[in-house]
Amino acid sequence: MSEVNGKVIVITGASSGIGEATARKFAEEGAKVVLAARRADRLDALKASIEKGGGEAAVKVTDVTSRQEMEDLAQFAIGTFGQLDIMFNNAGLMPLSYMDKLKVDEWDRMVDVNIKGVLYGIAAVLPHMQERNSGHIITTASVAAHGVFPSGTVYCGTKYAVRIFMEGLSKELAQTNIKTTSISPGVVETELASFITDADVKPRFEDPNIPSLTSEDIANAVFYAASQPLGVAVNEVIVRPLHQG
Ligand code: NJP
Repeated sequence: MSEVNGKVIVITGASSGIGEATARKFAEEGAKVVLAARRADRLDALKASIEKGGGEAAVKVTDVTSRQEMEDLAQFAIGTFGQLDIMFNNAGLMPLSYMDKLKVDEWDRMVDVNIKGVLYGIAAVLPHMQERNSGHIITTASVAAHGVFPSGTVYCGTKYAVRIFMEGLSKELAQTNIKTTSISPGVVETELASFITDADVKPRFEDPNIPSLTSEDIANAVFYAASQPLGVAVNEVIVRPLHQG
């Protein structure tokens, strides 16, 4: 039987891409999944599909930029399934642009979603996990958290921040049974690049020959981290397409 069988996982950004694939994977492995994002129709359809396959899922429409909504999400998971074992802080935005385009609204959104959303996710679950001395906080960082590239200056900054939060948290929690994992994907075929508005950047992501992973590849990495025995903490995972530089 899978290590995650019967565990309760909250997934932000579950309405598409990596979050959706992770929800399907964990439901198949017997976990109870709480699906969070803003697009209710996508979440409802995913819940129906998971239930049709014999899995258990619940939906909570959530904007990760609201601390209150993130608190409500954690309480909803605990109220619905009795506990919260895994928090997957996965929601994120990547509107890449060169800094001199001054797309300051997009910088703001990235700081709000990629950084503050993750911090609110940690704050929402930490007391519950500490009380039980059990739990796992997993966050989607990026290869952009390991090296900066032109047009990715702000995005990379947000992902560096996230990776450092997770590293610091893992050190602070080292004497507990609460695990932390930072997942750093390379290019994954999802909706993420469709929100790029800088015309000097967008064409780079429209090349169908870019080596890329599927969301399922990352879901497998999340599952690997979550399915280790109690004494094993997988703190950091980098997954790239074979031919990505
Ligand atoms: O992209 P996409 P991914 N509140 O666009 C949600 C990282 N990553 O799966 O609210 C709540 O399909 C949005 O839901 P909705 C990336 O940085 C990716 O690739 O309904 N949720 C949707 O479900 C991100 O952290 C690649 O619009 C909010 C989800 O976020 C993570 O992977 C490479 C929200 C985005 O799904 C998942 O992205 C890499 C909000 N305010 C890292 N705003 C890659 N794809 O190549 C957005 O290194 N969402």
